[in-house]
Amino acid sequence: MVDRRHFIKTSAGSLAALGSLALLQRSGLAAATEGALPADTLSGKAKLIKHTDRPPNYETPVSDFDAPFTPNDRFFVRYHHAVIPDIKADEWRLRIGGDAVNTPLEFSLEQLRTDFEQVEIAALCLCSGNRRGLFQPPVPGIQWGSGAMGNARWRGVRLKDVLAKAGIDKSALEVSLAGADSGVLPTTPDFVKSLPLDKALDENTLIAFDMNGEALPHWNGFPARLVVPGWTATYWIKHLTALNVLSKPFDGFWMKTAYRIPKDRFPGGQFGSQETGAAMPITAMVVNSLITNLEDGQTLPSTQAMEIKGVAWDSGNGIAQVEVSTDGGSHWQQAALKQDYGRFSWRQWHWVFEPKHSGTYRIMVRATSRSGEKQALEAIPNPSGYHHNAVQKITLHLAQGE
Ligand SMILES: Nc1nc2c(c(=O)[nH]1)N[C@H]1C(S)=C(S)[C@@H](COP(=O)(O)O)O[C@H]1N2
Ligand SMILES: [Mo]
Repeated sequence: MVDRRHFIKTSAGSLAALGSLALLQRSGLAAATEGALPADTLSGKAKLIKHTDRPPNYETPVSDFDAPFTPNDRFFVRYHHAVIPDIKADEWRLRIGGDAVNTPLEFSLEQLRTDFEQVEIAALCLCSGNRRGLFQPPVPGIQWGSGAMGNARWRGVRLKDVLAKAGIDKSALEVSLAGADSGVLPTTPDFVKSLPLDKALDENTLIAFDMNGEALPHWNGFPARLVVPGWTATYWIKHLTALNVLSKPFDGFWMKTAYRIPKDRFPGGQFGSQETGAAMPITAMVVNSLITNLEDGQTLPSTQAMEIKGVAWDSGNGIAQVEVSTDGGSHWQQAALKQDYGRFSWRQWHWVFEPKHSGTYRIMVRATSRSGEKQALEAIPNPSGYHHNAVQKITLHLAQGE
């Protein structure tokens, strides 16, 4: 196995070396993420839009969403912690434990790949804070545009099959999930999440090793990550190392304090054991859509017919319709939906715009799910800026011409 090293390109080699030495001492793991100065590219990735490089937070340019599946080297990267170990596949183990498991077990990658049924699912991975930067008034946190998401084919094993080998006690309530990355300071709470038992046992919840037919890229969770179709990506733990079946609500920082939304303000996913008076964890995605081939404020040289296209998605009911308006929302026309890759995949759509005259057009798009959930004109305010799904509005200038 090649000893791959992953690093953020930096001009300050010696600084980076010093930094990573400290990280190595703390983590006891091979080559951690290096780099102390801003960098534009991550090793193995095409050019993405950088928000922070330590920890690495990079989004995908919207123009890269033109394909049904987002290429691995263009897939966004989101981390809470800067110490990201470079895991060797043959040394990696997944530990199953917790007070509500019958037999604690440990699996190698080889065992997971050979002893369980391998399944593949197309699913959208969407950061809870995607489009946070669009909230008015602004909300603190990474100011994501529309590119903190990606659609991929995920291949691996069902979490429920792996848990069944260990045996689940009747008292089981939640399954906690931990990844191998950690904070630079020992006091930083590790990124550990939990799922309610029914979601953990859902047949679509996977431990995935492959993404779009290849091993997971380092930055997207090599060698194994959780895939929770329909729920926002905060639960899609990368570099998964430990699963604990618990009889009590998991009370880590990333469940009790972070990633919470006001109760009853959004549709979808319950999480009873983590709900308090007014708040609950973010769970299911909300219905949403995006234009991928035009930019706000763009000028086109003529009034020729043009295709407007993009993607639409929801929490897994599937998309029923996508409508486009070119007059600021007075009239709406049905876009055509392209191939259906399954209810957890985004759905590509397109519509032909035949402008009657030059001038300024207000283009809008809105999706409706098969459960009847429809995008509204405004996003629902919430303190952490999650679930931004306002109808997208862009201005297009069409010049006189051929
Ligand atoms: N180990 C680990 N897994 C993680 C995170 C993390 O910080 N560490 N972030 C989560 C969040 S909030 C998101 S949006 C997705 C991003 O997945 P990606 O980096 O593969 O695009 O990973 C999730 N899994
Ligand atoms: Mo996220």
